[in-house]
Amino acid sequence: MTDGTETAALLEHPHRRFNPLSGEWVLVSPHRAKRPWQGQVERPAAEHRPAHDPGCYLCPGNTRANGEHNPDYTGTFVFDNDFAALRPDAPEAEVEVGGLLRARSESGVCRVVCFSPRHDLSLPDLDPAALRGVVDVWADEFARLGSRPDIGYVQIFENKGETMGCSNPHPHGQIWAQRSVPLIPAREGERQAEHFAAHGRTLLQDYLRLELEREERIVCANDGFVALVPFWAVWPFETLVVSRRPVPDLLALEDAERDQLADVLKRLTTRYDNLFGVSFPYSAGLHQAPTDGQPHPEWHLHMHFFPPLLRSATVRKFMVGYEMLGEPQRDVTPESSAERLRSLPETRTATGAS
Ligand code: H2U
Ligand code: ZN
Repeated sequence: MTDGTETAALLEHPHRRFNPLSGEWVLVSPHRAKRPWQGQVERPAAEHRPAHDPGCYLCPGNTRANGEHNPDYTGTFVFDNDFAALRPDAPEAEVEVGGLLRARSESGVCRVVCFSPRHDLSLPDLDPAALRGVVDVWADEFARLGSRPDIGYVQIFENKGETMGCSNPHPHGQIWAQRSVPLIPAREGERQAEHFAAHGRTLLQDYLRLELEREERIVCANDGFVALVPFWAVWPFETLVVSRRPVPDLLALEDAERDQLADVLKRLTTRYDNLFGVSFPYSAGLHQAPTDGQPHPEWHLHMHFFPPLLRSATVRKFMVGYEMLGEPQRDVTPESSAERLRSLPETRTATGAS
């Protein structure tokens, strides 16, 4: 099996697709998209929020859960997470019993990034200058945390929407910076290193070329970045935002490329909000090279979006059963998801749950 009509036939029936970044497989069952649903329905998030909420821990001028006071910030605002999962002062210790009981202390820093003083906005609602400000604050935090000798990896991410366990609707993301490279970027790093050693080009550079030739899974693009539904997507409307230039991190971007990243993020997340007419929940995050002081020419900057919604604002995908015990599985094909996202407007249409 190589290409052409044989591929098209294969992809209409149950098949497995390979994720070269993670080394994992996903089962795709295209015929199963129409199965009936009598399970849980999600409650769409309340759409009408005030510009400032006196009860919000993240709004300007308010008091946080631990009594700290937020300044009257006007752009982005970053602070140390008051309930941090990682601390810089974790005592050094290691356990190793019979090769099977293994543990090691882990130190790090957790930050919270408010994207805007406006309680009622989210990434797609920010104007291009404000979104560029978010990209800049990500880059600044990455530079500052990554330069610390005790920080080997910086994970920037956003959990959006109640269905993703997000605790507060105020537009914000998080940064967890730690000594070790955590599991998922470590695995992606190994795969990218193998590819770079074999070909002298980054894995995502070669992958992006294939996607741009085929145009089956592209959602939107500009001169600096491409948003696409990856061939191996697991979540129904999962996307990958990839820099056209093979750069290891945000700090290697040129000024215009930071604007282009902000532009693609705005256009992609606006399409998401237009898909079901509600503020679209997701977990999203940047993957960048480790900050271990080594050069990482194999690492290619990208951002994953993992949204849980399946076919409406109220029906989500669960990773359960076969997926917990076998491997991830999806019903609608990545190609049809890409086509749907591509067909949506890049300006916000009327809201309301569908
Ligand atoms: P979510 O992105 O999952 O909503 O988490 C928000 C973070 O904000 C969460 O990690 C922190 C929580 O610990 N937080 C504070 O640091 N101070 C507060 O006053 C409220 C929330
Ligand atoms: Zn707020």
